[in-house]
Amino acid sequence: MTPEAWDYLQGGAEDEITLAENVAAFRRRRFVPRVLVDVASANTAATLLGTRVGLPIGVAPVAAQGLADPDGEVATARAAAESGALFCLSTVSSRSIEEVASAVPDAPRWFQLYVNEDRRFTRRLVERAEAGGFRAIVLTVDLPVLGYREREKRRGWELDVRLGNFEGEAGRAAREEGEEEGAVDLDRLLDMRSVAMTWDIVGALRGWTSLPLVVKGILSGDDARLAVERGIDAVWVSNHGGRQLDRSIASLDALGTVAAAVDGRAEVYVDGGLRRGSDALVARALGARAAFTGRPFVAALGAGGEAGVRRAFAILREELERAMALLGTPTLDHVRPEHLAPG
Ligand code: FNR
Ligand code: LAC
Repeated sequence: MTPEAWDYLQGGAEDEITLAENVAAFRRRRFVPRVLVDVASANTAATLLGTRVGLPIGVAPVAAQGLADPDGEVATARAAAESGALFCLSTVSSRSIEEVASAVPDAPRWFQLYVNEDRRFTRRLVERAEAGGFRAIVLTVDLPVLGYREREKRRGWELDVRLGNFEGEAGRAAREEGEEEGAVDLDRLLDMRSVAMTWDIVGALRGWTSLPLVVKGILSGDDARLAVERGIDAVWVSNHGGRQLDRSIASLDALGTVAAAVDGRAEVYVDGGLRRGSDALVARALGARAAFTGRPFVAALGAGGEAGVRRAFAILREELERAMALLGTPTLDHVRPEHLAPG
């Protein structure tokens, strides 16, 4: 891929403190293995909002995957489907909701929603996702404005790629006058300063769809409590992979507080910094039912297309199975807080 695409796909906000911290937070954790447990067969299956998946590691929504491979999200979704993992499609994807739905008609998939100033367009996105067999709406709440990605700016590049969901009549209002079909400026498109989006959006969403709702981008226990009070089905702990507010707490460091605040009333997931299969066990021990990751999959997509993403999944699965055997946890339900050293 081009250096510009690499900077966008792998970079973070400002000094990339949080980007580094996310990875460091996983690396700091230490296992306390148990021995003489029958681990003859490791079972990596998990159930997420009622959907059975083969792996507790899903593909986080990552925008504009056409920058990494011409097939973009279609290739990533196919590889996830073949690997038994959950795929989450971004609103600002290169390939549309419908293209992904027809590529993987039977695979578990969720749709990530960015609320646009044009509420009718936003509602249509939700309806298209539901019609396309996506099984949950993931509302991203940590992007009132786009973070400042200095790595990209230094190279002097503005992202302007084809965005599949903004094509045709459906996306007209969301595009700027005279803008090319599908191609929109992300910064402008996602600038929500003028939009009064508050917790009331959850009520609106409930009116638009009967799908389960996930709120992505929670780092504080107080916000987790508000989400649960609004009847959210799952809380996704995330700092957007360190791409929004730099110096935000590492998502793994926020997980314990959020899980305690949720207190079993909703499912909890985490993303940011997962790089090894064993990291999924760390996330599980700290209270996350599943973990997601973004950058490793788009790097794999750039390196080897669909086969590259399949390979990334195979590596993660192998690492996870081996770590489960060595930790003495034959299933994910066996993983307890005591499998981690305190602190
Ligand atoms: C993202 N992320 C993201 N999140 C979201 O809700 N909608 C989106 O469109 C995007 N787009 C996006 C693009 C790129 C290039 C990256 C790297 C990330 C955030 C993503 O879902 C996730 O929170 C992070 O990627 C997790 O961090 P790691 O696993 O990449 O370290
Ligand atoms: C990003 C947006 C699009 O992180 O989510 O680049």
